[in-house]
Order: sequence, then structure tokens, then C-alpha cells
Amino acid sequence: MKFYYHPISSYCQKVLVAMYEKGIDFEPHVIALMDPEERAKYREVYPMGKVPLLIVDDDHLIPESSTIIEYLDEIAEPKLVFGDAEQRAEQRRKIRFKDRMFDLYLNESVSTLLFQSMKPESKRDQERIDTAKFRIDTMYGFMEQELGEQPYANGEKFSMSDCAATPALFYAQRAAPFDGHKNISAYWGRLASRPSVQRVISEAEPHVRAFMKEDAAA
Ligand SMILES: N[C@@H](CCC(=O)N[C@@H](CS)C(=O)NCC(=O)O)C(=O)O
Repeated sequence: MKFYYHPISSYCQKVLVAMYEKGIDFEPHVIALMDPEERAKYREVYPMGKVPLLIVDDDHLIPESSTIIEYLDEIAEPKLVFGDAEQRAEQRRKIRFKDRMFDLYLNESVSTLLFQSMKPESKRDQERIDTAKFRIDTMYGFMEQELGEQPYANGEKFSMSDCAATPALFYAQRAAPFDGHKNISAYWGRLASRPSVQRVISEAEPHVRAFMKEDAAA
């Protein structure tokens, strides 16, 4: 299978965590989205121009991070969207719900704060910043409470929703620190100790530092 991605992209990181958890081999196609020519060429493959994208059997396109993970779940263990026989539908719906919450309200908001912080102050959009801060605060409140009762977002086992939380919390360290939330900090510690997450972070860090013009020694 061919995987179109960039190591800096949070939605690609989410899928990479799932791939590494499952030990799936893929043919890597790294797309430099900042390069207009490469972007135009990529749109010939996938007109929406978004990464991640998986291509299987040469011509079957599977876009969208959650859809890709659900596809991978059908072909390789361990399952990341699961449920016991009795409450299968409800448990799967809960995993999907948290996956959506992390993508739409945490990850998107953290990205907004990061991108806004890179603009000159006069060009920043205060309304977008305020909305992002409100959503992050709301998510942190919700997560802090739930993670006091369970090690992972959906209980005892690592799931697709944890794949979604990983890039959001990785970038949140730069844009919206969660140090004051002890349960979220402990959760991040658990995520960051997984080999899949360590690999994703080590592949992303050099790109993130270059993009954010950070000193490697910092
Ligand atoms: N809902 C999509 C979001 C994908 C997405 O926004 N990817 C970004 C990179 S993190 C992208 O492709 N940006 C380029 C663009 O918007 O044209 C998913 O879950 O895969």
C-alpha cells in the first residue's frame, strides 16, 4: 500500500501511530505541501489535496485519517476500534466520538494557536484565537476528569481516539501547555512512552523545529 503523508502533519501522525502500533509496512510518499508545484502534482492523485491518503490495490483511494485507521483495523491487529460482544456498537461509537472531539476541537484549535502565534501580532485573528482557547479549555476540563478514572481515552486499552489525541497533545506542548492538568500530563506520559508514538515524534521533530525556526539545542 502507498501512504501519502508528511511527518509534520498532525493527521498523518495520527495514522502513523496506528500503522506503527500494527507494524504495517507501506510505501512512503512524502508530500511537501508548502511547495506549490508538488501540491499541484499531488492534486492529480487526490483532487482535495489533503494528507493523509492511503492507496491500496494500486487504485483504491482511502483518504481521511479516521477512515484510514478503520480500514487498517480490518487488516491488522491490534484492533484500535473495538468492543466486547455485548456492547460492541456502543463502545465503537464512543471511540469514534472521542476521535472526533480530539480532531475537531483539540487538534484544530491547537493548530490555530500555533499558526496564529507565527504571524506578526497585527495580522493575528483574535476571534479565532479566543474560540480556539475556549475549545482547548473545554477539552482539557473534559479530559482531566475522564483520565482520572482510566488510563486511555476509552478505557483500559489504547484505541483510535488515543491515536487522535497524540498529535494534538504533541503540538499542545508548544501552543497550549497542559502542565497544570495532572491527569492529562500523566496520560501524555503514557502515550509518549509507547514505541509507536516515540517513532512518530522522532520523525516529526526535525521538521517541526525547522518549520518553527526553533534551535535544535533548545
Ligand atoms: N479531516 C482530514 C484532515 C486532513 C488535513 O487537514 N490535513 C492537512 C495536513 S495536517 C492538509 O492536508 N493540509 C493541506 C491542505 O489543506 O490543502 C483527516 O482527518 O485526514
